Amino acid sequence: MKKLAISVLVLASLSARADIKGEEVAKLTSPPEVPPPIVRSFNTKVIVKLEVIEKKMQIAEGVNYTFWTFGGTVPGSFVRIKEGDLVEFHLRNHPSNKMPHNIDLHAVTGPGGGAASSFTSPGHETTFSFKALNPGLFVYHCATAPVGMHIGNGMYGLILVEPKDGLAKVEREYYVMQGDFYTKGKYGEQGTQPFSMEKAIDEKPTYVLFNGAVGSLNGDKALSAKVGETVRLFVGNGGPNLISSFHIIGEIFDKVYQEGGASFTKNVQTTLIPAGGAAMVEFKVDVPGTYILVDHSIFRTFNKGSLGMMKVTGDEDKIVYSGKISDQVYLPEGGAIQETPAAQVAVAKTVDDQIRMGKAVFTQNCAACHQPTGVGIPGAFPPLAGSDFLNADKTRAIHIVKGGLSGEVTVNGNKFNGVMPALGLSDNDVANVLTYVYSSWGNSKKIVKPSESKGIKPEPVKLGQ
Ligand code: HEC
Ligand SMILES: [Cu+2]
Repeated sequence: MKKLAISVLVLASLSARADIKGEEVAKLTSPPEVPPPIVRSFNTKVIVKLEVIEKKMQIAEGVNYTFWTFGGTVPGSFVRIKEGDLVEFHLRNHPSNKMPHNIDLHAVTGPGGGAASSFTSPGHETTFSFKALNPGLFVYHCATAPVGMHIGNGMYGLILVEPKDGLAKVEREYYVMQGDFYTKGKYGEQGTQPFSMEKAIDEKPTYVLFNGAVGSLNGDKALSAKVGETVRLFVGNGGPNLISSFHIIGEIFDKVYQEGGASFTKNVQTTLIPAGGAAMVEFKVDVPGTYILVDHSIFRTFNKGSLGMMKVTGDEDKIVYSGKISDQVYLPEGGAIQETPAAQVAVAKTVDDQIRMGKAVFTQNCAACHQPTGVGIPGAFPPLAGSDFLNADKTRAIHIVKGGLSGEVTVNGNKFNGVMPALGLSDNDVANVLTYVYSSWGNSKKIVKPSESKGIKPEPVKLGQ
């Protein structure tokens, strides 16, 4: 009787393996890169070797944080396998680490998603295996107590289990993962910042980030694509606490595989990504420009860091998007218009008028990035308040506001490498907003006249090129 039971077991395990041919070591990638699509038509044994590394990295300009990572990055290395593959998972905990760690992969069917079998002390390596039964995009994370702290320190990543027939071909694939971070000091407070358990428990993050740092997808590090290409983003949310309202300013997702599952919804503006969840979003880019990745819980974007960029190059299509066609004075009939001719309303007579009108232009056009008090956001938007760069050269400032700015710029000793778009302002608005900015926050009180703006072509200023 006993003998029969054993041989049934052996048979079962043999038949489970009969469909597995050979073996390979998984190619892992760091964000925002994704391993190439799987081309083999059969299932194999995939050996995944993932190393936990505890290390200090920059979370924002001038701010360091000791992250706990899977593979040395936040989020951790991207793993790509195929439905039906047998995964032999090796978790290594670097000897210089201080904590034990493990891994719970949401792609695993089995208790703890692998957590209990992968508990690993510093200087050890553990192994377990699982069969990828369900296709989809799955989060993995550390599940060692205190779990929230391990996740809050950056211990999460994505594993893609491609369906049997693979995913549709696209031109670009990227890996973006949101996470919330809790530091003792305030947003942007300089130096090395320790983890705050209190803020984490209260769910009051100091930072909400894509790929583990303010500006991780800005400037040179922005994602890129060309007009006409289809882009697929693998978007995860590590949490530990917040739900993401993921949106790209200026794009509509043609398809969203909600919650990383197998079916999709078409024509989506914003998709919810739960903590410990993921989504695949796909879109064709039709017109060039800089598209902004945000958590549409928008204070997080402009005040806590969840702002990424995708730069799309290629030919304009004025039918799909015209750009600003005109800007004319709008005065509804009746009311004040009879007594006040349009010219007087639109054009400032005095410097005080310029400052008053410029403030309105600033609030509508500049404050979102440079902040209402002109202090900017470390690592993303330079300050205008007390900016040595601004105060040094009025003509250059007019150029920037008319045509935008890119390339590396140093403001008060801090480097920025982002893109300021052209805003399409009229010469009056350019003159007024700069006069306002120069008159505020300890700046050099220069006055800019509309005629000075008129003489300057609206072409982007490119630094350091
Ligand atoms: C979408 C965000 C955004 C908006 C809106 C924006 N800027 Fe900028 N601005 C930037 C970025 C990013 C840089 C740095 C670009 C770089 O790194 O090359 C910058 C740089 C500048 C600079 C030069 C650096 C400095 O700090 O002195 C000035 C001046 C400036 N902006 C003024 C303005 C004014 C005035 C407005 C509104 C009319 C405005 N910006 C609107 C993002 C923005
Ligand atoms: Cu851990």
